[in-house]
Amino acid sequence: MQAADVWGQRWAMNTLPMARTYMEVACRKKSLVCLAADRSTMAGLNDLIDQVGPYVAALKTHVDLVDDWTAESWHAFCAKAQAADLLIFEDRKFADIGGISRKQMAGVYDIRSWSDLVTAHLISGPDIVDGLQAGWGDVGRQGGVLLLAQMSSRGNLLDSEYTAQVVAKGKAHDGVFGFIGNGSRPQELTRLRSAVGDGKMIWTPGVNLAVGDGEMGQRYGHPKEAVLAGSDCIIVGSGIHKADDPAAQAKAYADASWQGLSLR
Ligand code: S5P
Repeated sequence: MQAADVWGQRWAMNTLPMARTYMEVACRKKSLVCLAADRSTMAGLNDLIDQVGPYVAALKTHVDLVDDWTAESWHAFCAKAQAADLLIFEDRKFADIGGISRKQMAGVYDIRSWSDLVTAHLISGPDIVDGLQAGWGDVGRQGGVLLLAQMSSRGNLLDSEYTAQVVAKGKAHDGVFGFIGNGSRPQELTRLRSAVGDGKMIWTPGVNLAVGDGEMGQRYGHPKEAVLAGSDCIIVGSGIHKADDPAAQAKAYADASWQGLSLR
């Protein structure tokens, strides 16, 4: 089946090339899973991609939590992810003023050179999106920003009024790929989807087949419920990378997410 048929209005209304690339990858792999690759060694990260690459549609990184990071090993890791047909998404949660965010796209990690997507808070105002876009532009690349509209963690300060403002400002900006929503609360997610409409992606962490509370205030909802409530991509970390059999678990998350999409 063609991506346009599978995704319906989301495909028709979402004209950003990168969003369409994601939707096509998801169809090829029958998976709406973004792997949160939160392992601390390069060997652990490389193993993970080798095992779960076929079952996930995107890769989310925290480049600054790797103990033995080097530029060379990171480039090789990114090449491996690209060969596995994965968008690379650095979850940097930028939050500074536009000009500094642009500079933070460079620096030691040089995020602008290998990321397709990054996360940002809109707390400092909409110029952060222009700053991040200028960062990619500085190296002749294109990317998309995912704005944090909600969070999955207990007691977070992103209340419904804040969410509404992030959505209103983000919807109007071409540099915004979409929004991070809370995958642990389907009702909140349904409200977020109706505010966002079909023109932008919603990606959701806080998802686990074992629903309930996680470590240090994390909360989890079921992957299928999140997709039914309007998530376009479930972000799964420990549910996969801490599993005894990461490949089997990644496939289970992929199947649950794909089933959710087919019922929508
Ligand atoms: O609200 C949020 C936003 C994000 S991006 N809550 C989150 O948990 N995340 C990220 O998703 C977090 O940084 C981590 O990488 C991942 C969730 O991992 P898990 O192990 O709880 O599935």
